[in-house]
Amino acid sequence: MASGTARYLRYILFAFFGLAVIYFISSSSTQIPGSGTTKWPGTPMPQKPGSSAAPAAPATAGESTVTSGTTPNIPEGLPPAAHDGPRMNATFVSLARNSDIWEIARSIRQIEDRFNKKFKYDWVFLNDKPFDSTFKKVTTSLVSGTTHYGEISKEHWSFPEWIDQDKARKVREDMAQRKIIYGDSVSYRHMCRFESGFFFQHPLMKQFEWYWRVEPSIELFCDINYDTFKYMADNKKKYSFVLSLYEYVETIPTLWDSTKKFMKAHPEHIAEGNSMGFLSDDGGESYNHCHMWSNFEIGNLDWLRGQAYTDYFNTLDQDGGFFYERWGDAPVHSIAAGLLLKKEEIHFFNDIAYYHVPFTHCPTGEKTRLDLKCHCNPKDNFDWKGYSCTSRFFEINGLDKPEGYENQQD
Ligand SMILES: Nc1nc2c(ncn2[C@@H]2O[C@H](COP(=O)(O)OP(=O)(O)OP(=O)(O)O)[C@@H](O)[C@H]2O)c(=O)[nH]1
Ligand SMILES: *[C@@H]1O[C@H](CO)[C@@H](O)[C@H](O)[C@H]1NC(C)=O
Ligand SMILES: [Mg+2]
Repeated sequence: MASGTARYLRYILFAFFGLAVIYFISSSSTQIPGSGTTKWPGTPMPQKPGSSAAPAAPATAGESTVTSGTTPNIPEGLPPAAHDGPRMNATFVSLARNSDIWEIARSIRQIEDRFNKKFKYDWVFLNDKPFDSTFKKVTTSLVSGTTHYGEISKEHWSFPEWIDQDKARKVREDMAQRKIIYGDSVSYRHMCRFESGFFFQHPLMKQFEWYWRVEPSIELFCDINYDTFKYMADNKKKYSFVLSLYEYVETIPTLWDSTKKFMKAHPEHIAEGNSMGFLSDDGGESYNHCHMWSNFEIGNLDWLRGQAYTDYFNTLDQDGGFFYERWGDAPVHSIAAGLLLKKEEIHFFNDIAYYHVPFTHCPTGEKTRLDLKCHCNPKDNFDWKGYSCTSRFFEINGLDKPEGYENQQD
């Protein structure tokens, strides 16, 4: 009988242990963010009317801020990681070829993981040719918002009639000889002209007020826990950057001449309190070649569609330097932002860590990097090195450089 009692006891013990395990598993699984049991402010993102996106899923981001509270990850004074109200009138935009699919896929995945899964903004893809089904399938699967695919009109991707084709061809041959990067390329020139003057005019872009430009093969190294578009709007910013540098002078020898011509013809467009000090060391006589790198941009589309920018672009386009030289959209956007905007309207995103070959912006300041779960090597940060113009931006705006910048100067 004694052995029977022991067996009975052992059975009860096993049963108890088993139940405890089941209880433990089920109770911990309810802690997984996004399972529907965690409290999250404004969980379902409201969809815009007419949007065909998948039904709004609960925001799954901001894990640490939801459960543990040990990693305060929302920087003070910034908009929250997801907000109750409607989203901003904003979109991502990428110009790409079908052959760029795997490179743009990498970029999208990083933007989604670090930012957009929390906000589900739309994404516009533009191409001078029709997108193929693989491009559409893959990008639609990666983007959490609605995707839009647009073809660029001939008018926005061709030589204007006033361009002398022979002269343009000789320039390309000469630049090829001199081994100027993309100097012999026709398509690169159409691309630069399109990004300078037309992407914001595309019918798919007209419905939006804000854009974030994304190129293939970029990297993001830190979490972005607030709505950057809302930040821009709340702080009256119109244009922004993460990296700045000097342009190859061979590609823009007469860009400043055309700019001076524009300034003379349209003094009404030149903003008081602009950023001339960022662009010129002699009060506007000559260009120092500083520009903000436009492969990353968060900006205001209504500003680009406005009269001032339109007049500036048209002056440049008439002078033909997109084809007779190799003017890039980066110096064009930067000069426009520098002259047509008040200097407070340009924003430097120290907290958006970014790479586009060959330069990295890794936030200065260890606390920022740890709070934002960054995985960039601070040694790679380009900001305070000799070829960057970011120091100059800080100086003309009277901003204090972030702590630790001295250790990153070479
Ligand atoms: N549809 C289309 N997109 C293009 C073409 N050329 C460039 N692009 C896109 O325009 C943007 C800039 O082109 P990139 O080749 O990245 O130029 P870059 O950044 O100066 O040079 P990289 O160092 O090669 O990145 C990217 O988003 C490209 O996908 C083209 O001929 N057609
Ligand atoms: C978004 O912005 C565009 C451009 O300014 C505007 O035409 C459109 O009406 C706006 N949409 C909403 C929903 O506010
Ligand atoms: Mg690129």
